[in-house]
Amino acid sequence: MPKYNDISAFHEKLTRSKRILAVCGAGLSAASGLPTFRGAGGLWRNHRATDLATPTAFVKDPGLVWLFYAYRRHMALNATPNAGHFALAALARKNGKFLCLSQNVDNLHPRAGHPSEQIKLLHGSLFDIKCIDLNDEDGEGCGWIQHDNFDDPFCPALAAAAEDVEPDKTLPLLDPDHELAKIPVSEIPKCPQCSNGLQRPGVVWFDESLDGNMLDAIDAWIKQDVVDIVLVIGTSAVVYPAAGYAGQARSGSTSVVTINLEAELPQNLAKLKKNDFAFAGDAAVLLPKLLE
Ligand code: BJW
Repeated sequence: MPKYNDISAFHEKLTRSKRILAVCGAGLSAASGLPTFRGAGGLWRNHRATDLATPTAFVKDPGLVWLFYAYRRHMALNATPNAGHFALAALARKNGKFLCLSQNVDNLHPRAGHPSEQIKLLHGSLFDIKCIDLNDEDGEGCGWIQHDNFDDPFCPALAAAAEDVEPDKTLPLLDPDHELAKIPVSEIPKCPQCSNGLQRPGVVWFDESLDGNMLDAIDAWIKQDVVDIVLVIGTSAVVYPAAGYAGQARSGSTSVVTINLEAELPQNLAKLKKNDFAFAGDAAVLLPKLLE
């Protein structure tokens, strides 16, 4: 039996494989300088990033949540795709039976040239804007959506988020001890279609449903035939439905291949099944070697 982190054995499996699925998370973009959600970097000022990623947080303080997203948009616009994004995009161009499911909203996959028909952006995009009605119990809006909005700052009131961010993180925006000016709701642009709602980032927050057509298409792709390899890249795999796809796609001969800083910790190795691989390290370094 090959060792779980034997690159040659993985290459042999890859050569024999037809259908490949990847499930990506924030760790893939870490080498591009974008923080992950959990662990180091998962804090934005004194807020947990995941606490801001909810409809409840937006309804409570749209200005605060928008500042967080305006900052993320600014960081993502100024980041560049890394060798991991490029390796995945190259695999997609080489193999039409490769499908990538990404939880990342930073637009770095498309910017690396990943063919759009071979990627599903599970959690939307920082650069989509949609309507939210603060008076609707479920926070639903009128359905208005705008794609590819790269305005930076998004609106004048959010200019602080688009100031250049110094590596020493001394700017007031990032200094948790510096009180932020409260941005009133009146400063957040209104929905141009219904005029009742506010504009919000087109990402999927906790308790919100992912796009139903996209989920159906993913299920159909998985069911179509045996999936030979599932690459699980830079994700803590705790958020559903993304966390369930490796299990859903697994059959007797499938290799689930984890590429993550923590992949070779004993508790993670204990979960490996026959045929699985685990490679600990930076996805931007490992993916080009694994997929070459
Ligand atoms: C590196 C690295 C390097 C670092 N190289 N690696 C079934 C069971 C239980 C609960 C549920 C369930 N189904 C649904 C739920 C509820 C909920 C959920 O999953 N909760 C769990 C937390 C328990 N899911 C939902 O609400 C979803 N909606 C839904 O399913 O609707 C229907 C429904 C609702 C309610 C009940 C039942 C059904 C929506 C989920 C939306 C998640 N949204 C966010 C924010 C998006 C917008 C934004 O970006 O701000 O998505 S939360 C946040 O977590 C973000 C991420 O995409 C997501 C996953 O995080 P990710 O990418 O894994 O990052 P990290 O930081 O967690 O991990 C990074 C990893 O990389 C670490 O492991 C590092 O080691 C590693 N790493 N550097 C390689 N250089």
